[in-house]
Amino acid sequence: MGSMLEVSEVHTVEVGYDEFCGALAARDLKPLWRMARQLMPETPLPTTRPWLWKWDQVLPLAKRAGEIVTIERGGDRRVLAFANPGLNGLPYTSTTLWGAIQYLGPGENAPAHRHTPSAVRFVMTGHGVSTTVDGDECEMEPGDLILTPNWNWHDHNNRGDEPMVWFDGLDLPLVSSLEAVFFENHPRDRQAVEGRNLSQQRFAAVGLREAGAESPPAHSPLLRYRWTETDRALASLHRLRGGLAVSLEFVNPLTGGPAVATFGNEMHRLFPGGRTPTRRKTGSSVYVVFRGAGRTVVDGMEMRWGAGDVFVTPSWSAVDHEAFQVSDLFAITDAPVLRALHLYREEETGEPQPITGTFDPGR
Ligand code: 1HN
Repeated sequence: MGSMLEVSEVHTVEVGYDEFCGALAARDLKPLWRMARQLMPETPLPTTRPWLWKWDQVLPLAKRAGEIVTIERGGDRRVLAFANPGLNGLPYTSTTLWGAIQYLGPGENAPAHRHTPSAVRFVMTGHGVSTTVDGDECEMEPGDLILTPNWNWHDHNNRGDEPMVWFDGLDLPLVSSLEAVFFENHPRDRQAVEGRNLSQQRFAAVGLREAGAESPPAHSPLLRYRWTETDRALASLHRLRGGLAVSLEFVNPLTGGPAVATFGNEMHRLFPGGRTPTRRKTGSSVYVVFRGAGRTVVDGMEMRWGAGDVFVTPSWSAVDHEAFQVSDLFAITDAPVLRALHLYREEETGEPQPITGTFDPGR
């Protein structure tokens, strides 16, 4: 501290200060004393902004993309990224999370490839689609969560007669900032299928595992988390706990740890009856409204949501939720990374936060 003070005293008295700063820049050096506060704020200063994307505005554009943009090698995926306006034009939803809507029409195939960022698919609408993950053909139904872990081959195939829309969640911004992105195309558009819903058959019952199996792999060996099971677990937990909200975390059934190492996957069921306690936590979250209607207040800004809407809450923002009818929200969060690095913090702020404005989706 003493030396920093000395230096800042110098810069107020010394005549050659501007010239000195020029000399530093010319040698690619930067003085900490001019930026200490931004680098080390007392509490996080996220560039991620609270934001909301409305289903009725996004879906028509996804449909139009379906008419205008074909998918094949080169195009590969028909994906619209939820791009946070705070992130300087980057196609990321928060500094660590990628959220997007993907549209796959009848008869279409999104060709097989693999990459080091991990992905999940949360199915919003449609039937008749499957994602093959390293030979395991995972059927997709609304509310299902499908994992395509780090470096697993995956292709998406619509054999039905209607389009499917799902939410893509990836750790791409994080893996990209760690400069660890690798990508490879599969030699074939569709990989060979070993069987259908294999991981589900292997983990057909809670707490039971095939004897003699290998020690736990890095990612969850369960690749499809069926909505019927999630729904049942939410209902059971609410019968037990009551209250305004129950929350589930998708876990690796072998370890109890997060289903994906680099981001958390959660399902929240909110009940009408008032606002939940206001909380802050480190790390960002992206929410996908599966069903229902309600509002979430983020740092005083009210975001009114309905089925299909997507919104993001930045790190350390004050957040509370209120359901107008029973609502189910899927969410991804970077909390597991923060926990693993001993950076996770959470607090309840006490009083309900005042509402200072309402997010205008008409902009
Ligand atoms: C990707 O491979 C998929 O496989 C979806 O469906 C979204 C976003 C960025 C990079 C790769 C997919 C993606 C992606």
